[in-house]
Amino acid sequence: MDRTAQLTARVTERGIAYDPPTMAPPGTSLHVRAARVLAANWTGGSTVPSRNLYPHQWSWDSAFIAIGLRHLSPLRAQRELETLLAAQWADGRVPHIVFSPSVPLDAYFPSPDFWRSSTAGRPAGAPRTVQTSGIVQPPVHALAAWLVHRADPVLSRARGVLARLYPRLAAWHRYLLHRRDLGGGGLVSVVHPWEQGMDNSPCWDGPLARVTPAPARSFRRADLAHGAAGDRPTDLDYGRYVRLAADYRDGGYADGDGEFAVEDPSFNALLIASEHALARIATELGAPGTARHARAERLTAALVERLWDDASGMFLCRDLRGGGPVRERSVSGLVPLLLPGLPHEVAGALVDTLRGPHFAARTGLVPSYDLRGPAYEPSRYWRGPAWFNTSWLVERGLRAHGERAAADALRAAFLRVAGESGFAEYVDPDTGEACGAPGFGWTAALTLDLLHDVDGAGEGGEQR
Ligand code: 9WN
Repeated sequence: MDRTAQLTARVTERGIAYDPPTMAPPGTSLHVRAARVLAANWTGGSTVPSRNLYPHQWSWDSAFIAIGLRHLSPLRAQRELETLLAAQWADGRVPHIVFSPSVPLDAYFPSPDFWRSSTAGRPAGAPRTVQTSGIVQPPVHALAAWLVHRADPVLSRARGVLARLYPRLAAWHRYLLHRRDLGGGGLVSVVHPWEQGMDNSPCWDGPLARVTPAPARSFRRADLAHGAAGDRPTDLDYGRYVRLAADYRDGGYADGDGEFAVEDPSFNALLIASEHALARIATELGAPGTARHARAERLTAALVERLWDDASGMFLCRDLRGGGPVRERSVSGLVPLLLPGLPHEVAGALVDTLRGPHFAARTGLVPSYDLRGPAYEPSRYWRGPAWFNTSWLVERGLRAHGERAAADALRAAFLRVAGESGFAEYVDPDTGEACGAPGFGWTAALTLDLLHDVDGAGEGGEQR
């Protein structure tokens, strides 16, 4: 059986729909195959993460997708970000999903009639013309905007992209820093596991245990029609996600005293990286970026002070309601390596942890959770599988800290497994077996990014 036939058989066996763009004839270059995925997922103004499983626009997906798209079409990459930010709420939040009106309501759950953004979100300034969710996702957008600008500064200036995006990005960061500092220590909290992006990470098991699940009969999951149940969160997890989201909605999406509030290392590190990017954008627009760089450094210090754990050699989440560090090792605790301003000894310890028994997987990719952890499951979503966006972030971090050989090895592993898996949503970190949706947007986009000149990645990553 040739590679394509094998892949098709495996994908069919797992109950996932066959997806032609990911199954190009043998010999087709990785670049062309990745570009085809992005073309197939493009809807005219933005890109869906997956045609079947996620048929709308997602916030942090769009940021990663724009970072890859800029190598194919800087204009489309600009539009990706513009479309997302056009759905920003008046209080500054960027919703985690922007719904496409042409997709049937039952294609994805929770659908617009669950979130009711234009009514329940009115007090927080939800837009009237587009339906969105009411929670957020990690703020990768300013970083993406800067990288997209750098891909074609002439086009970007001619279209006034940064001048239009800057006030929206600044309001987004303001919302997070002012409304979401729920712990009072300067860091931002997430109020729902979906906000952090790693939905069913074992880090949430403790904080979620306090949440009474919504009854199973009160909602209908759509994800199981397209993904194997063993690769997805459980029904119990879903009951708790629904309860938290419904309570937030019923409180008019006001921030404050919800049952779930966690300071997460990856979410905050991405905010810091984006704050540095916003400083560069300000400078490009003729305003000083110094204050923003200084704020990013203060946030880095707060991140180390509040979330660094010397004993495990990585950052940990802090559960504000349960009162303390969450003693689970997740890839989230490695993502801050992205920050060039980390203390030298912290960066060194992170590199050692990456190489150690908890994260050194056989594919060479970074698993989402501790390979030796009690909750480890190699194919269940964020409880072990390797995801490509987090490996991309770690690769960038290794490069930022001068770990060139390790970065090159991670890059090579990424490109090999991304291609072999048909640009899977995530893979078993040891075998590389494809899990979740095939033809996944950010896997294809970040493949394109890594295929481009790595030597261009300088301090602050201007090129890559
Ligand atoms: C809920 C779209 C999103 C990603 C998340 C990933 C998954 C959604 C879901 O898909 O979450 O937002 O339905 O499970 O966990 O990181 O942004 O690709």
